[in-house]
Amino acid sequence: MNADSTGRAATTVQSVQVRAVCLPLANPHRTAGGVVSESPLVLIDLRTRDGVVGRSLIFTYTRAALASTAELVRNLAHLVEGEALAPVALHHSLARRFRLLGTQGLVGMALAGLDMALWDALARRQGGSLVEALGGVAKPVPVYGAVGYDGVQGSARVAEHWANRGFTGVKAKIGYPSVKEDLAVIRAMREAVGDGVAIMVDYNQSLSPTEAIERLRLLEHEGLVWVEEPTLAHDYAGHARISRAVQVPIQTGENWWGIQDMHHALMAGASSYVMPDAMKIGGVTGWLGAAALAQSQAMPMSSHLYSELSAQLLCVTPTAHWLEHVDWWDPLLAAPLQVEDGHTRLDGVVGSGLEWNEAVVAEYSV
Ligand code: SMN
Ligand code: MG
Repeated sequence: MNADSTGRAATTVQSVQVRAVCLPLANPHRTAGGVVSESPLVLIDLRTRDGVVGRSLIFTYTRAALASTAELVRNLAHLVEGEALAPVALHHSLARRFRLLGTQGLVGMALAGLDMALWDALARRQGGSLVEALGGVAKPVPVYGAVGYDGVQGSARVAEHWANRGFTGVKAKIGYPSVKEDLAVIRAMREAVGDGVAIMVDYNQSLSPTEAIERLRLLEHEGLVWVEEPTLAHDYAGHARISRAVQVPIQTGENWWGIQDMHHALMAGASSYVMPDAMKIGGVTGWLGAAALAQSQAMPMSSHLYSELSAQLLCVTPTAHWLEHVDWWDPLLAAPLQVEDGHTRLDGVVGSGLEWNEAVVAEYSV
């Protein structure tokens, strides 16, 4: 048996438990691309032979994908059971195994869920946080709050709520029928939060590149920190055309499947900033590759969803920018992410910070 540097024997994966839950959202989150009214989540509990449990969750966006994603993780479990607790090695061997089918979509989500659970187990086995296991140091990262597609008054009210909680940034969903309404929402939020709070906006892929250029020329002097996904996520050339035509920074990344997508987007000059989603980019291992790609171009890198995990991943991201704070899954967690003075706080976090509130899991399990 192998031994690590502490002389402790390496361990193997014993079992993978998979559960599906569908958590209602207290306030449905509207976007120009559809409403998120509930959180369908696959929960993974991966047990090592020496009794450590690593956890992760996968957000499937729609309930229609919940059962099949859970089933997929169950079907993949035998590929990690009996293997050494070595997330990077497993990430690459599993990717090779799925070369013909591809690792986008549900397969990518299932593989990322396993990767995140493996890293959680590895960190817990070392007795510390994921940041420590990755060789980093915990540090505060600025956090922004989410504002839905809630109209002029609604957006201003929610933005003010975040600012009152000490958040130094807010991000609103826009893409209203007219640019006049987009502008009215931005100005109402500015009025509500003042000049000291960063404002970002997210079009959720709702415009054509030509429409985006027309609209953004009217928004580019509003002091926005970024404009997110103005056009289709995988239209890298379209995003590049928009980026070149306007003065406001373009943000993309939440829909990149793995670092190959990110590489193609960067090669195209699609955006000034990047914000991979910890799951879609390929879990912790995928994120580390993305962080290196962003570093190579000195590109500010933010996170998407997965607040608890991302708060730690941003500590080992050389160009760390903003953490997207999403509290939808807090009821499921025994210890949701702590935010203090608008920044993440990682005191006392073990592993990737996920422990289930089992009563809530039981209540919403499907
Ligand atoms: C978003 C869209 C859909 C689900 C969650 C989040 C969004 C974001 O684009 O950037 O937060
Ligand atoms: Mg977005």
